[in-house]
Amino acid sequence: MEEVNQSMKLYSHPMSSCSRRVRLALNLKGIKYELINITSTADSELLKINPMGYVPALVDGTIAVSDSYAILLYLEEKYPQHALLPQDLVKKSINYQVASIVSSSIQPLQNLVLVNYMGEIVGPDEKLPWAQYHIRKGLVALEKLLVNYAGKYATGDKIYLSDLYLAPQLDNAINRFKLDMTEFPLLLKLHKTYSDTPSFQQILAETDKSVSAFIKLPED
Ligand SMILES: N[C@@H](CCC(=O)N[C@@H](CS)C(=O)NCC(=O)O)C(=O)O
Repeated sequence: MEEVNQSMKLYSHPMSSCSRRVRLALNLKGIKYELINITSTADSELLKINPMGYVPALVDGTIAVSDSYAILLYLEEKYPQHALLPQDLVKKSINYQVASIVSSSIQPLQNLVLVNYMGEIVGPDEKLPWAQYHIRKGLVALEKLLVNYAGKYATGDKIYLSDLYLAPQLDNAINRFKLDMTEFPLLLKLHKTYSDTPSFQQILAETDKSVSAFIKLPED
């Protein structure tokens, strides 16, 4: 059943993988919301909700929640339709692990603010190798972790939390950071599945040239 919530607002950015996780969950759960695209982490409206100035941040009526993980847990409890976690404890723990690897060991190390800072202190040509190094390290672990669990999606034939984290991260790896994916056949297969999944397609296809141009690629 489609949930219509006129008072739900998501502060987001089209290229933000953290925002995309939440947008994918809202789509899956059939929750309507107002999308507010933020162009600066100094946006005063965003800072009132999230003093970090990062997206995503969610306002649901009188409740404000920031950070994709907190938002996803909140949504899961309040809107249980299309559960984001499987019942099976082992598969559930794999979902937690994937979410944790992406959100704490990959994304923060390739976040715009850090990559640009590395460019300033070490040199602009170091931005891309830095991001690729950390993304690759995480993907090596994820490819091994999922080999015994993947079906059509990361932990079986249904979309769960791990897919919400993986789909935007793989898109970043492939389309933004141009990582060579030859050593990740399983993750490449999942990326293809996500690109073919209607509820994922539009969100993954959005691009913002001003953001993708922030790194100097070798062929530039
Ligand atoms: N742990 C936070 C991380 C939030 C975060 O890093 N957001 C990024 C976009 S994915 C951001 O706002 N970056 C702005 C910048 O780097 O300047 C979450 O999962 O929401």
